[in-house]
Amino acid sequence: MERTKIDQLKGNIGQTVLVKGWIQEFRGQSKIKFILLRDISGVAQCVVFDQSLFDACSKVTTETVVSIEGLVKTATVKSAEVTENTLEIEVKKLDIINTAEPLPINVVEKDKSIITDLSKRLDYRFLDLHKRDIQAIFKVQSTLVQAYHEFMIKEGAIEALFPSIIGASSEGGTEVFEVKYFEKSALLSQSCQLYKQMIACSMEKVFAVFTVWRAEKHNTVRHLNESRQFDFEMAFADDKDVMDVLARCIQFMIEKVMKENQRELALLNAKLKVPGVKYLTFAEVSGIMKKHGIHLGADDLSGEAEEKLGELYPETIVFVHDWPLSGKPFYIMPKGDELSLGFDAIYRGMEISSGGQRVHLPELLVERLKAKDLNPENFKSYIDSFRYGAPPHAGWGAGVERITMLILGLKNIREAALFPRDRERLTP
Ligand code: AMO
Repeated sequence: MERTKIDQLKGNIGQTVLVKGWIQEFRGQSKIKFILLRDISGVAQCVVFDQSLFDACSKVTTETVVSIEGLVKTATVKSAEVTENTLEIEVKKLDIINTAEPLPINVVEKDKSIITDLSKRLDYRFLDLHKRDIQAIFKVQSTLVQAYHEFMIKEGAIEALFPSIIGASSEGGTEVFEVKYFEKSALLSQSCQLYKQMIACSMEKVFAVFTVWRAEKHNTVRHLNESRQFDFEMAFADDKDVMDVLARCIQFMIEKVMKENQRELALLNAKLKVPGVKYLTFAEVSGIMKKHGIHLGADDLSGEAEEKLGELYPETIVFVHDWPLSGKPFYIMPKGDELSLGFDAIYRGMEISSGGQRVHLPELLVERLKAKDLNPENFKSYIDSFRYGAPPHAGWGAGVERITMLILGLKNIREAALFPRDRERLTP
């Protein structure tokens, strides 16, 4: 018999079906036993009247993997946990596929006061992922990634696969992991920045979902040491052009989640709205912050300022552009002596993306590298790539886990990474 998924029971009333999944809960009375069976599509109540099956039932532990054959019928007892609430399966055959040992963490947390702390949950992340609400986070993340692909293909961009081991730091600074590479020392990519630029100069529009590594020592709820970025780069474009692409892209992704993940959003109690767009210069933001008693540094937004922007412009992607040159990396195009064509995008009180127009002129690039105390020798092939017909170009990178975290209202970015890497965590 072919396996039926739990969300397909509706079409099988009065039929015998084969379902497979995990035992979420087991309750027994002398004449009747109840099993809550979960698969990726939902939870079904299974009832056992047949006493010859009671022995097998007594062996099932929580999260044991079973296969059940039974008759689909209208439910006699309703249960709050069950997604197919009006139906139940009267069990005719129960086979234990693999028995689960006693669980180290709770998988069904009905009593919210006994929620296992995040660190312990992450120690057993493979088991944490048995929970429907945790699965919901990654179903939404999967929709985001698919929507990103769909949007970019429609925009006419090509997907690029970039190297993760690089010879010179792409973002400047010291927050980079060194790796041994035969006789040489190499680095783990902090961004596909330099590569996406070189590709945009031949193939015009490129995108990637790219893993990046940052050796930031501090542990915060918004940083990971390994994270993923939605990257985009476009030739014959300036900062305004790519801000527009980013705004439409985020709107498209959120709309897609609202359409395709209603169940998941409900399970996570996440309220979502397609965001509007607001453009402000860095100087304007500085002025707004001053009015609210928040003093900004010369070339960066503080966490407090980002939160304030979220408060002042709820459900809006706020682009802060004309960013002071000193606060942006060497590859960002200057705008006069003090400003740049770089920007950040803030959504729900946190930076989700940064980008800008790039320096496509080799001599200016050498100058900008020196201004940032970087050695142009280390960037020779990158600089040279702009000597043989390089159009002006612009792009951005947006954090996959950041966006997931913000649209779902998660408190800690680790919740939005399947297997987060932070200062302390390398396993599982
Ligand atoms: P930036 O360093 O600002 O820019 O990164 C882009 C976006 O990626 C996310 N992000 C992170 N998420 C989690 N943990 C981290 N440690 C982390 N660092 C960054 C944020 C951020 O806005 N090359 C440029 C982009 C470009 O100009 O195209 C870059 O990497 O959401």
